[in-house]
Amino acid sequence: MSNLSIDAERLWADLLETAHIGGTPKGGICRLTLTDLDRQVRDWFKAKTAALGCAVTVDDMGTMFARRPGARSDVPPIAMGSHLDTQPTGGKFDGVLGVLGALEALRTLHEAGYETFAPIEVVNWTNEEGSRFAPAMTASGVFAGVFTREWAASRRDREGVALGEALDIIGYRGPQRCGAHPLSAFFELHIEQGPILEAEGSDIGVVTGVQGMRWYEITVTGQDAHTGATPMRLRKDALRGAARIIERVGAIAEAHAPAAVGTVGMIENKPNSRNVVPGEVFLTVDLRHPDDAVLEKMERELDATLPTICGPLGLAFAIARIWDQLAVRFDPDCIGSVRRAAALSGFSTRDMISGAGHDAAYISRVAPTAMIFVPCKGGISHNEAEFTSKEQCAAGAQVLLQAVLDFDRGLAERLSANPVRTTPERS
Ligand code: HGY
Ligand code: MN
Ligand code: MN
Repeated sequence: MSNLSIDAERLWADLLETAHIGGTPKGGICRLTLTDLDRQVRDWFKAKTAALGCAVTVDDMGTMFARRPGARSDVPPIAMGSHLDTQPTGGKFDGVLGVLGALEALRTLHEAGYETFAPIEVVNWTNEEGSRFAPAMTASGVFAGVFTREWAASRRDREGVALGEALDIIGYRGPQRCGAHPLSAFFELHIEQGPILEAEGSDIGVVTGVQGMRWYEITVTGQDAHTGATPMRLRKDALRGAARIIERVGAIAEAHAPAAVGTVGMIENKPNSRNVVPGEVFLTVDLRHPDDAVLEKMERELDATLPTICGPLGLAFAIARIWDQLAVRFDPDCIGSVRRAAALSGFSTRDMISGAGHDAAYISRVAPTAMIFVPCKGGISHNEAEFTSKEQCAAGAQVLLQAVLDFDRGLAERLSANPVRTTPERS
């Protein structure tokens, strides 16, 4: 088992091949969830896994499961995977490495004719990014019982298209009820998307959890007016108010440094005409912190600041929290498998919490879960310049393969000692 090695060249070839689906002139990928480009990469994934003899199923949130049988078909599968949707100016590796690394691990088992105890699955989760349809991790959130299928399917993009409609348009609303799919464990390989591993020269991040994160939508309302004829004292300039809110979001995060982060990522200014005082601004806020209590405090500070900014400028405001992902700690058994896999493969490691959100965060609510990080150049991600080397991608996929095998062996020992079919105790 320990001599099973993934094929680095084949993995790299897959990464480059799929990068053409939605590839951008700057070398990134724009493959928003449930667009025709997403359909193309999904079709590619289905064909590749079916060619390995996998049974490919799709649930009613569009998530794809490619299953390779194990010795015990009655035991829930050990799954590995991530997402194939990207940001509008996404890179080649965010999410994609987790799905294609898992594909490479499964292909390695297939070629070796290695029979695992439990079935093994590769998973492509729908709408991890939350860029087109907010919030992020929608499908894994439904899978974990956090969102209802109806609420998730009703989420609309800025053109008014509902997530459920988009699923039907690309033909990926599957028959399986999302969540009715027990798992023995879930492992997600991902690029770090931050600077730590590279700065410290560590090969592998043993991810022990994910920080908490909350998303808000704010609408600031003033009054359209003539920029030439309207005296400053009579204006209700929504963009001026939004500018102060944007600055305040940064200041709230800096007040809880170094762990807190706060961002206004999206702004829509109306009517956005150079000689009209803006009457309405829509903006999004993303607050994150490893400690939920601090995140709650940051939210209270944001709420308190809005009237003090908008009042003096004669503006009205509305704020809605649309996402609240609690901080997550992963499963010790799965973390142990990742640690042993990295050691077996000769890679240096460091434990870390993920700053970015991942499907694994929600799946950890319904199955033992852990993540594996590999470095990315300059810690840059959600950027077309995102880069992780062939060797680093291969290291991650190798650790993923060995971690799944390690967990599979442990599962076999546990269930063989207790032949009654149970899914492993949540530790
Ligand atoms: O928002 C996130 O952290 C993830 O990239 N969806
Ligand atoms: Mn991702
Ligand atoms: Mn992302």
